[in-house]
Amino acid sequence: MNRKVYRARNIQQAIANIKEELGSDAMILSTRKIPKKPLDPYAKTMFEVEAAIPQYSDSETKKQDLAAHKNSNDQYIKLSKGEDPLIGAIKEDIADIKDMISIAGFGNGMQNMACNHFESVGILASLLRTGVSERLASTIIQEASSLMDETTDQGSKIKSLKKYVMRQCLNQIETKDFFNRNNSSGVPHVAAFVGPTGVGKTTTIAKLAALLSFHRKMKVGLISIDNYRVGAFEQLKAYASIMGLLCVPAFSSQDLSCALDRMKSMDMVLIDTAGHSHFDKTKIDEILQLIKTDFRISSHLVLSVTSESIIMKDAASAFSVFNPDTVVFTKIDETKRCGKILDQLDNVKLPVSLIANGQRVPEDLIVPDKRQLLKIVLGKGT
Ligand SMILES: Nc1nc2c(ncn2[C@@H]2O[C@H](COP(=O)(O)OP(=O)(O)O)[C@@H](O)[C@H]2O)c(=O)[nH]1
Ligand SMILES: [Mg+2]
Repeated sequence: MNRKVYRARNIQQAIANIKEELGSDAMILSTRKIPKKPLDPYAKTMFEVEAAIPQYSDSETKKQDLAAHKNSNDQYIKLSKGEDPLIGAIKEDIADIKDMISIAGFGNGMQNMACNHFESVGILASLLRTGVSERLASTIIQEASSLMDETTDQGSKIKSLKKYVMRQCLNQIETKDFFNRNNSSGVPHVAAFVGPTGVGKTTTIAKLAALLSFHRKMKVGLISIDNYRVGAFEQLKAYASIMGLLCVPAFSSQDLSCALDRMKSMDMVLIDTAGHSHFDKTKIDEILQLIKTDFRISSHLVLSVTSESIIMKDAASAFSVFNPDTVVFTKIDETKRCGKILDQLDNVKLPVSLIANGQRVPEDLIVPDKRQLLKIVLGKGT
């Protein structure tokens, strides 16, 4: 196996040179960042990549070649029990290269960031893969880098950076178990769910009503002010009937005040609103007039993570007239890119009260704490 070392200003360039010279069969044996010479003001950080083309005439030669590697003194041939160290090292390099390639797919800002903070490559790539935006990922990495512990060892640097990235992500997250309240003041807590059409407001209300009445033993009433969609009230009523809960429609402020009067002995009243396009300001205003005439009503913004980030942001902006108390994210089961939740939280600056992770009523509802939400955001399950 003929080895050759390539130097370049960044890893992508080195890999491009290797491909050009050795072809795409070349194997990457190691990558290294060469720090600037501290006394040379013109010095630039360089990257060194060692590559080779395996030259096997037959499988016997291949075996011999690998065996020769095992006996040599290079950095991969530290013989230990378990996985062949050569395979382990190659796997690590492949992971690094995959990270570099995935970063190369993003804008120049990301590539510069990866070159300036070489220890951040893997972490940056994972953040981008979860769906966190380039802007937020680079802010998080920069802030975490500035807090990092002093160390020159690459392994410790990565560990330290990971710790601070987690801390920065955690700082972006606020959660609130908003619906965990009893009727201590003698009046029910009234909560309205607002958001675009089809995000899962009615389904989430049904799940929450079950959680509150069956697990938290609260008295729950439901009101639907959705008079736009055919069958909207019937949908909520059907869930309410199964759970044995009172559910009434209200299409005017008089209806609403009558309905609230009927429910004054409840602990919690959940209001289902009509979903409207966030471009339809008139219809959004109609709901606003109806529910915000009564200032006891809290509101909760519902967003589906299956929507594009920009759509979620526009919706959050249109529904901000309700001055929501919390945000609810739905349909996390339908995407692997829950990192975009972090961007939305950075935008709305609201605590997350609920997460919906499926269509099953009442099972697919999570009342997350901060760490649980961080796991969801980073795609590490619940
Ligand atoms: N996969 C998935 N589907 C959901 C979730 N929540 C709601 N849905 C589905 O989304 C569709 C619209 O839900 P609905 O509650 O009527 O939305 P609304 O218009 O906001 O009231 C229905 O088919 C629901 O079953 C969820 O968390 N995951
Ligand atoms: Mg609905």
